[in-house]
Amino acid sequence: MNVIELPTTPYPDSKAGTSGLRKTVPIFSQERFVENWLQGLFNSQPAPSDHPGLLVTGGDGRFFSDVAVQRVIKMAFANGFKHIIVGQNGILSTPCVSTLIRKRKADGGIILTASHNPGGPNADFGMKYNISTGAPAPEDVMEAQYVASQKLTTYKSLDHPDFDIQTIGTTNPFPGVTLEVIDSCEAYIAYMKEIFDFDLLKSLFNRKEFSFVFDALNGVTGPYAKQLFVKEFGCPESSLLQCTPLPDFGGLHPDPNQTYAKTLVDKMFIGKKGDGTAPVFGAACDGDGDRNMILGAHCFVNPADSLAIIVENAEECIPYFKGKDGKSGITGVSRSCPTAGCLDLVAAAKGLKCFEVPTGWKFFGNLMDAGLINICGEESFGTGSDHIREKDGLWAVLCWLSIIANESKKAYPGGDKVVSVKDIVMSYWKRHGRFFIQRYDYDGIEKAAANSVYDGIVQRLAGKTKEELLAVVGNDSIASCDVFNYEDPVTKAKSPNQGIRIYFTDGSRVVMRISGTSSSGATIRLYFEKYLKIADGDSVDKYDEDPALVLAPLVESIKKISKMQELTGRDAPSVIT
Ligand code: VG1
Ligand code: CO
Repeated sequence: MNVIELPTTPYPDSKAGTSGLRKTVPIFSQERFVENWLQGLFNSQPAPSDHPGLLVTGGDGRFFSDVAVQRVIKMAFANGFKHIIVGQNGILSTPCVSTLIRKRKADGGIILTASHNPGGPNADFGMKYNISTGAPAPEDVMEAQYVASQKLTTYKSLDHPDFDIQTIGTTNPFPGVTLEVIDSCEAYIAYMKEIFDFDLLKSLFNRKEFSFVFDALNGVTGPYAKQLFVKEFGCPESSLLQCTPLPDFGGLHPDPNQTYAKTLVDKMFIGKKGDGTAPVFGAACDGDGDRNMILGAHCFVNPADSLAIIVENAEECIPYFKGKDGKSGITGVSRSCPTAGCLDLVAAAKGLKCFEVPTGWKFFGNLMDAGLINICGEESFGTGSDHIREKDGLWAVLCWLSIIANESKKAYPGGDKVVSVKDIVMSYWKRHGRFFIQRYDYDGIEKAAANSVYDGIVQRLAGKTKEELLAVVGNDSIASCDVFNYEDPVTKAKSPNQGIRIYFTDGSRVVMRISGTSSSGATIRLYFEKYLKIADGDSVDKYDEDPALVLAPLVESIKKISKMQELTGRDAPSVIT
């Protein structure tokens, strides 16, 4: 093995955010940028001689992945890794990497993706490190990586042509060193078969009334979807939209929300004006496969509701969550701070503990390892469980299909009819009430302006008494306001200043935080929620109201209080989800 050590100098602006390092391709293409990040990581981790030296790598196949994956392989071998598992052509979804790390007992994984950010020569690329539990590296690990990357004078690689990662199989490019090129889907699909009741799922696809659409947004889940939905469940290929991974996602923003997954949303709302029949069920995943959006005919399921409904139903229809010896199969649940409190209500009804953590999947990992939770989610279309340590888009889709299959089986045993998504959501609202939810994103704001909005509102409102708030705001609708400072209940690690929470006298809540995944500039996120519970016996029409209308007064008051337009020049958000 011809190891070479080459000179380098650090790049200061290369600190990982909410989920790895995300920058534009031109930034990643700078000489030694990728190498520095990797060498910083290898230097800050225990030497491979102290552990098995097994690394998993792959990603969503976005532009620049082909270059980056070869650098990962060469540098990992040069730094002492003895065995690398890579997806064929470098393709592995984020949940699949987490699965492989756990199942193969790897030391960690390097995921090449910028998740739901657009791809292409001038769009985003990203690198993320996951530890041996399969979870995104916690903050202290990434801090150590950054510190090490800032001290570099050299990096290690191989003087070797690019490795063949097209051909599936195991080779020994050097004595004692293994390169294993694997089928991108196999391990993941096999694991889903352990978790879910595939016979129950097939029975749903066999019901004549059932129809289905899945949109991969040209991201990594396409091949997995073909295996699952077409091969396993026998649904027609025509049910799959945009299921070939493309390096630029066909120009799409591969984020499964109602704005960016427009093709799917249009299909699901067809027929409202008598112009066709909408499918019973529709779903989409993001670029790297860890996010999901769930839809029914004429029905969008908000991620916070989706999470709560999965928790309500999981034990009954998903073998992985079946309880044993009279004990619940769900150990506890968790949601991120900006995610509305739907989960809290279901958890209370089921006698489960519910934890609130900061935004970003890395915070769920410790709770799972300690056995405190096994289902969790975020408002940003992320849902998952302790089967892996990442959120898992297709897993969430399979949860929903299991719920629909089970409800249909109960309502129409042996028949062809199905229970609609809308009915499932409505019956849940009737039990628990509805949170009207919206998120406003203000993208591409100057960092200084974004900080002045956030710091300003914290200074004016946080920790103030009701009288002081009245003096600042000019009306008495705000009850209290605080900054979310988190302490991990297991490791006691502190993560201060994770967003400001503003509580209103009618029980509404607004959260504001600055995104940690922007590749340039800053994004301010505003999360709105308002709760409604209709008394038993009264008309439930109000549950069907448009969240935009219900939340409009709240939105207006926050726009004023935050001085958004004054400080950023923006009178409207870039995206509403
Ligand atoms: C966003 C979301 C957060 C999610 C993160 C990674 O972070 O708000 O909930 O965990 O993206 O998602 P931020 O800091 O920009 O708000 V993705 O699908 O990497 O994988
Ligand atoms: Co993602």
